[in-house]
Amino acid sequence: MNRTPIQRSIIALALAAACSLAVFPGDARAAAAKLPDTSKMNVLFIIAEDWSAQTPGCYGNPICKTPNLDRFCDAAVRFDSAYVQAVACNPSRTSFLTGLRPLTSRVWNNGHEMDARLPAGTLTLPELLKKKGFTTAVVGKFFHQIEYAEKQLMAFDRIESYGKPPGWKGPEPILTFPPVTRTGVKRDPAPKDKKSKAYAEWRRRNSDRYGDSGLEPEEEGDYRNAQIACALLREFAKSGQQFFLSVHQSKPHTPLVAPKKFLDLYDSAKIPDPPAPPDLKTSLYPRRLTVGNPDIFTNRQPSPKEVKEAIAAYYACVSAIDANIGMILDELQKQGLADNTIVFIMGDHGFHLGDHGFWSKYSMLEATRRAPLWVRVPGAPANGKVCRQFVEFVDFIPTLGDLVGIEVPANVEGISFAPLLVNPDQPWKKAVFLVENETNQVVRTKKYSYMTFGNGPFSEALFDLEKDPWETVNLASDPAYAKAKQEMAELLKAGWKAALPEGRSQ
Ligand SMILES: [Ca+2]
Repeated sequence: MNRTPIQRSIIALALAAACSLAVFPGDARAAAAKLPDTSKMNVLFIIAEDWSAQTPGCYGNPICKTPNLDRFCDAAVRFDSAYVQAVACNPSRTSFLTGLRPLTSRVWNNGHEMDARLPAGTLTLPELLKKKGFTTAVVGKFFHQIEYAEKQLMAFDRIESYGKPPGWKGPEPILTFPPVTRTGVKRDPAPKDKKSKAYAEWRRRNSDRYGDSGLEPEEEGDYRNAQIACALLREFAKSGQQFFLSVHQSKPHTPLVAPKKFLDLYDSAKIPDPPAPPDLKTSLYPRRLTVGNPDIFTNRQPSPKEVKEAIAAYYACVSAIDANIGMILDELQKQGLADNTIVFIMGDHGFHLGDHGFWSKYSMLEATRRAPLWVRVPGAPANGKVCRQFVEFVDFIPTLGDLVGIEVPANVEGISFAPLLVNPDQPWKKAVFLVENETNQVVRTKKYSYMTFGNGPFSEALFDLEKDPWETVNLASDPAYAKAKQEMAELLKAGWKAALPEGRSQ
């Protein structure tokens, strides 16, 4: 049958309307929204150490001051439910830089040497970007230790403010700085040999250190890293090459010291007591209460006054990195790169700020496993919105596969969250997963967290997060929760593939 052009248009419109309604029942406009062409965009990572998602102002903290990040929120997607896959730096970074979960990467603690343990043929993010043709640059720490990643670091064209792997032949430092002059604070550097008695003594001596770093803001290593990043951005803007740049911020990792200017932003007396007071009878990690914590207060529990002072010092560290991040984002704008650069800002995992009597990371609880994450893809429809769906850091490589076309390894254990950058409210992963080691594992859904332990005072823990978000009442032996526990145990056993969004596979 022959149709007139008008008839054909009417049929086409009706078909388009039917399709969009079928795919996006509530919002036909969302069907039209999509990401722009991102294939030629640059990629900027800013990774801060040990960063509690409780702290940025735009994550709801009424005290901690993060004006630059709050402003960035207006132009990026803030992921409210972003989770790491391991409890400390080395395994978490290894996971998100390979797309493999810790039991597959075989790296689940800080002592595991990454390049000796990764499955044969594994390529890390910088290697995948290099292969794709990116110019690659790193400022400060990236992998946990240089010795763990000598082969992988060779993928960087520029290595600044960080050790060089043997045989690396790149340019000289782009900037040099005068030595620092510390005022009023005695310098007490750590002995090099971490196994020595002197190191153990130094650690004890410095266990409870927080407060004034004795440095001017411009003398801080993190500030200098930001300055180096700005210099590299100026260079990249001139050359026009597609770049990957990763910038490290060592704070708010311990020691919780910052320039006085940032400490002066806080009155420690006004800091509220942390939630979830310590309780030796129910504690999942009682040694932390009887002996000490891994990174600060390593020999004893702090007094209530010290708790408030340490939290204020941590906030000062967060404000310091906020200022540095603002400097980098301003330079990106100034150099005309902001509209062509994908920005990821994140913590490498979370941090306990006195809840449960815990400090540091190294737990399977929310304070460790949840980390701050912002992603800005220029022109993404979801920019300025909050995504409350679950994403995992193991998703970074597949996401960059979607965005800039890097080759995504077949054994990757996450999925691209690029669709959430279009519509952040669509149904997504049912659960997130993290492991502490081969026996200690956790699965978290919107309602529950369920953990197994191979050692310690409990073999299982179940928390009802809707009633008990700070995970204080272990319901594992409560008959009223027997069915919920069984379902969570089954989900943990079934693993990450069982929690993928409907219709999605790896
Ligand atoms: Ca870390």
